[in-house]
Amino acid sequence: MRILVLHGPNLNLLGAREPDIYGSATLDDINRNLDKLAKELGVEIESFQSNHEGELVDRIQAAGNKFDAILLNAAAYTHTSVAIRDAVAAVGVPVVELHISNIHSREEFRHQSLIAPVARGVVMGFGPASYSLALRGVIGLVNAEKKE
Ligand code: CA2
Repeated sequence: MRILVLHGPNLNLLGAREPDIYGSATLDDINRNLDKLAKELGVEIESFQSNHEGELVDRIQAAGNKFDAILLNAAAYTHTSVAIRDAVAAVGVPVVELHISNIHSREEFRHQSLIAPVARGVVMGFGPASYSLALRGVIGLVNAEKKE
């Protein structure tokens, strides 16, 4: 099983600022932990971060042929991007939206996700552990669908 992990804008700054909201782990720490968990669970993952909306759209489109599922933290684009939402709706493999923080307990403008209505599942509010929870969840989903 192959899973694509997409990190959106500014997540490359994790660990450097705002540790009260996002914790002290860097994006490299998160990717390393996820790689370790993926090996333990017997799946392959590829991680990619971009600050550019179109690059994220390109990756989502291309994933349809190469990956069984996508974990997506679209960061601020969650609240603004019709282009990413449309790519998620079109891709044909399950997409799990995830967030480090609980977007509903923060500023009003973060309460709306354009992606959630077209995602298969949503994980948020567990700090960097949101990534490992989402990985475990999506593996269960893909395995269940293979049995159908
Ligand atoms: O909680 C999450 O995972 C978010 O997707 C993170 C985004 C935010 O816009 C979403 O509303 C919720 C922000 C990622 C930027 O992270 C930074 C980390 C350190 C310093 C500055 C930004």
